[in-house]
Amino acid sequence: MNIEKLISSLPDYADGFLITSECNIFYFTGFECDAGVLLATKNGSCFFTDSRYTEAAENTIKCAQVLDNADFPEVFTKACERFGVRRLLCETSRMTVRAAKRYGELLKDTELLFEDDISFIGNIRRRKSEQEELLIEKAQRISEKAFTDVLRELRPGMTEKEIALKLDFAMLNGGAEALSFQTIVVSGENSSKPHGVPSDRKVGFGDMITFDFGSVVGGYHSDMTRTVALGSCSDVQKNVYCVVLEAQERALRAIKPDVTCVSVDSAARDFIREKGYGDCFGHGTGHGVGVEIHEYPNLSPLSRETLKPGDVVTVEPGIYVRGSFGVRIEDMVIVKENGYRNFTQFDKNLITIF
Ligand SMILES: [Mn+2]
Repeated sequence: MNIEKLISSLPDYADGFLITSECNIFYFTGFECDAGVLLATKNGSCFFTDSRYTEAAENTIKCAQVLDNADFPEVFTKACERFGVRRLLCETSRMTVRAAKRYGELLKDTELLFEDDISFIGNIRRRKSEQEELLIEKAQRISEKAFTDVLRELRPGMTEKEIALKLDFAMLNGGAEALSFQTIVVSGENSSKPHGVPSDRKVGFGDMITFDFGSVVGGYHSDMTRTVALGSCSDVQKNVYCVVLEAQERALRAIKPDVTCVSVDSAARDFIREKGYGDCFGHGTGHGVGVEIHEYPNLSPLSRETLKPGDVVTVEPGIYVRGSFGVRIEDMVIVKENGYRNFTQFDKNLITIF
């Protein structure tokens, strides 16, 4: 059980965790809920939620007692007493200042520890099990099938919004329970913004179009990006595409256990710089993916981590020529003992749509 991994990582100076984020509650209990908190200790655990969710929570959560929030704070104080919690380590990344103040006022005999960095919670989630791998694989298959269908329908004169909507429909209709994030479809000069928003711009011949999208299956996300050409493209666009593709493949080749995340990033970044586009690649080369679309580890120049088997990461360098166009290519892989396995099977050669 994932909650056992959490409890066994409890530092000596604390008696329990207060988990407040939806993604960690899901990861540690298996229950998806945006209105609950998890108290996890060596002596027992409780999940507090309101009456809208108690029945479903009781059916799903086996690792913690489900308690109704209606009796808050007494019920929470009693649980802390029962489990001998005097120092409670709080997950701060998703707790509002107001909630932190309230807990402080309510819990007289329990000291709340707010630490900036309890990154070990994020690190617990890094090593994906076979079952998690399977869910991510399923999500990726749905995304690729949807993308294939949408490319077949793509015509000049369609707006970015229309294309994005078609892709969203195809993913949800194909079995995605949700979208990983708001789908990005950006074309022409709008594609020079790495995270541009689909607009009413109509796509036309000569445009490069970047698609960044993903499906969620069983709570697990997928993430992929492809840039395609509509009609024809210039030599400059073609060259930029080739540079991004080579950078992406260099980063992929660098992936194996025990290499630093920085070295994977620089495999892509150094090549892009060599080709004269260093100023056109501002973001990191990749990020972890799982119950959140962005999680540990990061493949960036600032990363301090080393890749380990079970890490799921994206590899997505890009070149963005301000006011003109952009290209990004993104695959998602899982690190294996002997290298990695690529979830993404979709073609990476430049596709030109006529
Ligand atoms: Mn990504």
